[in-house]
Amino acid sequence: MKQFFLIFIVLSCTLFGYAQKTNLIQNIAARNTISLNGSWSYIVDVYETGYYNFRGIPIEQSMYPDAGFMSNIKQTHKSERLEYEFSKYQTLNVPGDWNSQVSELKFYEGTVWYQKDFNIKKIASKKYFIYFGAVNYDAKVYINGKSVGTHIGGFTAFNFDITKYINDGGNFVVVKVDNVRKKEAIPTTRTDWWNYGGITRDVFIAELDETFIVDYKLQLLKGSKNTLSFYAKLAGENQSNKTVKVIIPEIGLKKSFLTNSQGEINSEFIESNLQLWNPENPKLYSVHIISEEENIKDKIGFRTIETKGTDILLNGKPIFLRGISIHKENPLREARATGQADARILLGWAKDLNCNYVRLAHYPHNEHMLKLADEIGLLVWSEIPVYWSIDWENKKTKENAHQQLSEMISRDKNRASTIIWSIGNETPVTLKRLAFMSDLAKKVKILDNTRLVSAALELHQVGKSTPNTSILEDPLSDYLDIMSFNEYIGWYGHKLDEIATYTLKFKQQKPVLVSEFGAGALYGFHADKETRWSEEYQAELYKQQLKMIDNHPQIKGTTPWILVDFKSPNRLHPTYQNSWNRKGLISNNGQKKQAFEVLKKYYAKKRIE
Ligand code: GCB
Repeated sequence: MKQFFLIFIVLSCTLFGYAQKTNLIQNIAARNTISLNGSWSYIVDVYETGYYNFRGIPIEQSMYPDAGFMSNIKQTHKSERLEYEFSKYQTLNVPGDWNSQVSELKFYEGTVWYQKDFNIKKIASKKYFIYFGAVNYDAKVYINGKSVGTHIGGFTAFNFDITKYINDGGNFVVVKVDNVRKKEAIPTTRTDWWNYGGITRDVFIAELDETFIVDYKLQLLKGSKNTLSFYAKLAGENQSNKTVKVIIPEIGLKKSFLTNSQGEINSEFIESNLQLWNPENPKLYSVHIISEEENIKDKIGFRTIETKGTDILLNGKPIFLRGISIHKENPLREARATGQADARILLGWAKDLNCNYVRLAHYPHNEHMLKLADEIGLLVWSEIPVYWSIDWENKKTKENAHQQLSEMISRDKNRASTIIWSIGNETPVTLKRLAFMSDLAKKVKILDNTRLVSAALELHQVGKSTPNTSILEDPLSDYLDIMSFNEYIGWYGHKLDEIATYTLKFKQQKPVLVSEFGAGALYGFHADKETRWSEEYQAELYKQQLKMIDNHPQIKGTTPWILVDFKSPNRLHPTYQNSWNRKGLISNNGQKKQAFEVLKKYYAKKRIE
């Protein structure tokens, strides 16, 4: 019996993909990798025929496990019955969503199978990992027909150890991607963005040594301008008592450390020659993290970020965050934004607007965005998609929120640009949600106490006796460093001429950010400023909103909604919207609306204040 039980566990681990969990490999681009970007064969599988048999049992667990699409069987004799064949279908480009690449898939939410062949010159002493920048939403990954792991969450990176599954020579990978919206998912069924499905970010195979540096973090110690804190973790058989060095040639820094019995280094040391990173002068240093086997190159900036009373201090000085909210979408292609070129378009527009800060909404963006923000000098708010109404009491949902939070922080913890981790957007003030989200805020502090934690909250009307007054009194604020709120005064309620004199009250003495305000406008539609959807209405709303912000000194920055028009199935007006949320300062064709200039001028003034 005991023996049977053991066999069962081993079998279920291999069959159902509970492969050993490996930490996220830090700085994948700097490793020895081959890219699996490019064309992948795909099968649209509306009924999940390739995964479940006719009894609804996963084929992997059935009598004929080879019948599943993950097996990628090829016909070897004409008598063989085969009801799919990857090589006979069209291909999809990776990274990329399926909705924008195939017109029939524009609205598709369901399962798509991806397949790609690849070659490896397998070296016995090496380890091999498959790394996905992101897959939306549920990804089951198979190498040569064997399950290597499952990942849930559409915007974070993950990797699996595939050493024992790959051959020297030809191999294939199959990924079952399912983007069906679910109540228990993060985000849940309702969002205000397009549910782009697919392998939306870069894919790599990494070849690493038996013992390798899986993770590292080099940042200034919280509150210090000259003490660096260094963390590193080795993975593999011989992790302890190994030398890991940190070298920054430009300032002659050379430090050597020994790993402890867990293969980790946790150390602090003084370095007085650092030029601090800031948006005006985004100084990055070439850093080498060197083990006995590897030399990983990174570009890292150093800065401090903290709050004092109602101020946000960057490198010890108060700063006003001149921001804009951004979705990870390229409107010109009507697609999920992917590589470096897309990042340059989006962040280039933000720079043009005189921003020093961006809110990357409403989910972690790809690594290209963060590296570019570091390079060109934009501070960043990064967020997990705990959006609107989550299944607050579901244990699995909560675990997944924690997982997505850890994955976001793990990947970007060396980016000087990232200053705020946001744990969600516009969630309702209830006790269940407080329990769920306060735990996330506490988790941020455990994972990374060198940055600030916030969330986009809601305002509440004070009462009938005090018109045009709202208060921010969310108990979640007690757990946050910065209180942020979204408000649409003048768009979802109230008149344009009520905005400038509107009063906002804040319960805590902490810095406040207006994480959203905005109005819809169709580029090229001109009318008087009272006419909805006109550029004039939007421009006027911005003027009034900026006056209101100036009347509230506790507000230390803003990220109006939003840089560019973006696709949303909620926005159905045939004349003005056509599935576009029109609150962009830039149209879906890249043209600037009048409000762009209003905000740009305001930020130019703020810059020299
Ligand atoms: C919000 C949401 C954002 C929406 C926006 C809108 O409050 O945070 O995701 O797109 O309002 O346009 O209504």
